[in-house]
Amino acid sequence: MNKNLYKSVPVKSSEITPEHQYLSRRQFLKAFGIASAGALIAAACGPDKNVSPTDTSNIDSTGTINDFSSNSNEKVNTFEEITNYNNFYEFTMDKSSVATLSKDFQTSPWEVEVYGLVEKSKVFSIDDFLNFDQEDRIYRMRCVEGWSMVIPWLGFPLSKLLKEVAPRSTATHVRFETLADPDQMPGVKNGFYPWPYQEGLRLDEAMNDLTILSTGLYGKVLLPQNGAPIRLVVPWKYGFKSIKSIVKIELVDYEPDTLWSTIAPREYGFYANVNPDVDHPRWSQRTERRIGESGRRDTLMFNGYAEEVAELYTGMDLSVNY
Ligand SMILES: Nc1nc2c(c(=O)[nH]1)N[C@H]1C(S)=C(S)[C@@H](COP(=O)(O)O)O[C@H]1N2
Ligand SMILES: [Mo]
Repeated sequence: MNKNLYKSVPVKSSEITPEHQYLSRRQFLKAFGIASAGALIAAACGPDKNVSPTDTSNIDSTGTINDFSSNSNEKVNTFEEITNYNNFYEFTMDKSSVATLSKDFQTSPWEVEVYGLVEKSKVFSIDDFLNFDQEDRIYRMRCVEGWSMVIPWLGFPLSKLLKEVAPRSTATHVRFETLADPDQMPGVKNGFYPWPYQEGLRLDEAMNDLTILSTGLYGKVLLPQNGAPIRLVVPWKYGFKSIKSIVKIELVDYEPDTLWSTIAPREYGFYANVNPDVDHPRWSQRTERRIGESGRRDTLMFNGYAEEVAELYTGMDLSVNY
């Protein structure tokens, strides 16, 4: 594999969203009704070799490390853009109506069952999720449809949750499921798609440090349209892999079915790694429209995260295994 082709886009802290747009950590905790900030000390970890945990030039206004942020010529999208242009088919296929249709969605109480090929299956509550150190992760998000954003997530590595349940040695994949409640979700009531929305990752993809469960963005509690109260974010894959409002996480020993591969296997493969060289059967993936910009940008191999993830696919024919 040609390393240069897959080179990671460098980290620059200068373009990180202005301070006033973030809630303080205390405000974030308050929004969740949690008194102690102890749970939210940010962790200084991540595979970006250029950033040492003690390098303060990479620390933003909230005092946390922003690894994986965007290139210097990329701006973080506004809160307005991120919360009003959404794909969440359980509510509607109309991107600009998701916010309105999901505004009363009940995200508390909420439970996520983690089970299957694990030593210690467990039902996690929102409080359990907030007990993991919350990190700021500024990631690009590339939708398979050809648009993209840069989003300042708050969350924690999925690997930390998986370590708690101790996957058995026989587990090879992780399967995720979204809530499917016809009473709250008009798109589920209409029945057109094979609900629940399901997604999956190989276990090593799930354990990669870039893969997070997100609890918020812009330092605020996640809104329903973005997958509250907990959603997956896998930044090197097309957006549909980043499943929202998760209620089940199952460790399995097979490649799980996903909603999109069930509907159109030729169009939406299991891996769905962002790859400008592999066209979607109905359009090119070479470029993308960054929301808020005119014109188009080149799409980057693995969405710009090749340095962190290309080795997961050594020996795989990336033109076939899309
Ligand atoms: N449960 C569920 N998860 C989902 C979707 C969905 O329709 N239902 N859409 C996916 C797609 S296609 C994209 S591009 C992203 C969009 O995330 P955002 O609206 O937070 O930007 O969510 C993904 N996760
Ligand atoms: Mo998407």
